[in-house]
Amino acid sequence: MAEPKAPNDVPNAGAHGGDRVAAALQAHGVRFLFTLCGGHISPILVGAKARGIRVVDVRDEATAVFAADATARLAGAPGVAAVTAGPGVTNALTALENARLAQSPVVLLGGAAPTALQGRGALQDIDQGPIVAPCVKLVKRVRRVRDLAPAVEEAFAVARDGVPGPAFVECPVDLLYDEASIRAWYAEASGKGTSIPERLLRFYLQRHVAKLFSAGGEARPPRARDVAAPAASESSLAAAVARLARAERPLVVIGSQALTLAPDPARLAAAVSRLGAPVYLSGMARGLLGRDHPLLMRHQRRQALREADCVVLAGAPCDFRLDYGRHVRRSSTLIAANRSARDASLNRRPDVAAIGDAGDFLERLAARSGGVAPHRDAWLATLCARDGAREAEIDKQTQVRGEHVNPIALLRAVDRAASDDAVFVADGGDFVATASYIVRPRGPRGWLDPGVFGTLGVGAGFALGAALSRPGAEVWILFGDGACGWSLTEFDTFVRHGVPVIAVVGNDACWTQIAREQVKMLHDDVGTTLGRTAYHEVAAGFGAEGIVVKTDAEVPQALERARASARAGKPALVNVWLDRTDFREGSISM
Ligand SMILES: Cc1ncc(C[n+]2csc(CCOP(=O)(O)OP(=O)(O)O)c2C)c(N)n1
Repeated sequence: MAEPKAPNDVPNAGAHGGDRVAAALQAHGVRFLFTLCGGHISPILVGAKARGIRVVDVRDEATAVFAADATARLAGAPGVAAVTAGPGVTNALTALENARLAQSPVVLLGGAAPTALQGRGALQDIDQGPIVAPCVKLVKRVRRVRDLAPAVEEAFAVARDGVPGPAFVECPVDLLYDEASIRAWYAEASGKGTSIPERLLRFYLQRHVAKLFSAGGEARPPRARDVAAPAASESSLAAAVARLARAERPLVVIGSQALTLAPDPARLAAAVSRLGAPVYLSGMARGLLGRDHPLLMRHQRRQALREADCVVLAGAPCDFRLDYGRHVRRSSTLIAANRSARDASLNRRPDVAAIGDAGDFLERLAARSGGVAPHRDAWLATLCARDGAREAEIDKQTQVRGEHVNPIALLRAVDRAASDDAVFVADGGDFVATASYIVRPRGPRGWLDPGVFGTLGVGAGFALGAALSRPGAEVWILFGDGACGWSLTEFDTFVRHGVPVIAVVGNDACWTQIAREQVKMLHDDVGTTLGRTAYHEVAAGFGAEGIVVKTDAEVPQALERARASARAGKPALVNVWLDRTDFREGSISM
């Protein structure tokens, strides 16, 4: 990948607003700009390319934002997407809201109609601010060329600040081209008529353009603002240290927030090890402790939470994933560390609320705590034994033979096959929920899932962002067959951009997670059935390696073929015909 260019090497530096936006991105160390083109944003794309930022064009604006989101989660710094005015912006909304709920810092640059034509029936002109506002922390509507770079700076700072999340910068097209072109364009639009209204219009537009470009040359070079991570108070830390020291059955649950902006995940992992308490990892935190850490528990979390006498929730709110807090015993001490005061107290008031960065809190807690306490050995042994027993049960389930492929055996095979640097992207229902118990993330930031919004369709965008952020690493997408439908077109993107992801589609010809409960409770599968569709042929049509697997025996070879293809730079899709499993029987998410 080309290194970002020094400003002096940039042709037309500062000549148009698009370059000012690009210069601001460059000042923030941005390496990738995800986009789907449109006339409203062309100068941004051209400016970014001229400055050595890799412009990655995709086939749906949501993918662009998902990819930016993934780069943010993997790099711990805002990811950036640019979309065109109107439908470009509205297409991005689901991904934007997904990033907001996942607390992922994303900067979205949106095109807009020319300032003088807004509200007058211009192409793709809608009032974007109120539509985007609920999904972002900041809407910045730029009205002068000189404000473009400061708006981008503010967006980056706001995206990182406090509870991270997306920020939106609206860049009207007449701010993005060079002054001479815009003056000529407005002059032509105002005509040559001599009537009083025509002369007035000309006068008005000349003044309007003068405002757009006012004091245009005086802007200082863009620079990234410092944003300090919020730190929990000393008193909350001291209270947590004291409570944890007294605990006999402590438990730590670490959620995504502890990792999103973590400056040094390895240091965080070492701190968590020093705490000496059993740990469950969820969301983006999965992989923090590697595959086989002695404190890492993977199964029977609900039971462990009910038995623990002190629970530390680090960046993990009491939402549906913790049964709204009911999983934690009333009598146990609850310590909640969270950047969001609201999330720290969601559904359940903690005994200690440590409002600040959850990862930073864990590091400070470990530094102040006494470390491994022998009186907890029995507690740890109980949880380990239970974990081991569940693993043995899962092993047994891999032996079940049916007509096609056993999903549990397939996921075990994926776990065995994937490299040590693999990043897993999860996009689907039952198949990927099952995978989350079987496939072991290799290290910190080695697992990407949509988060609390539960959005199907994240797969291709997340994988694109992951593959570009971690060149050389294996990137696996675990797809439900329903979910893969959103992403298939992006195999074109993978092929064009040389992004060799490995997709495994769990093809059970059904939207199973929905069908499971719908059929049981309403006795009708309407809307939930799919076919054994040839997704591998679709991928092959885009130039990827397409592989179909219909029996257990074919699995190992197919996975190796997919890996070899990826190593040779060609993306692969393995379409696996699954048998049914009752692994997730009874689980329902609401
Ligand atoms: C954008 C979006 N639309 C619909 C849903 C509802 N939904 C949740 S799980 C699921 C089924 C997923 O099916 P599939 O991807 O085939 O995985 P499976 O459950 O069959 O393993 C659906 C439709 C959703 N979460 N997101």
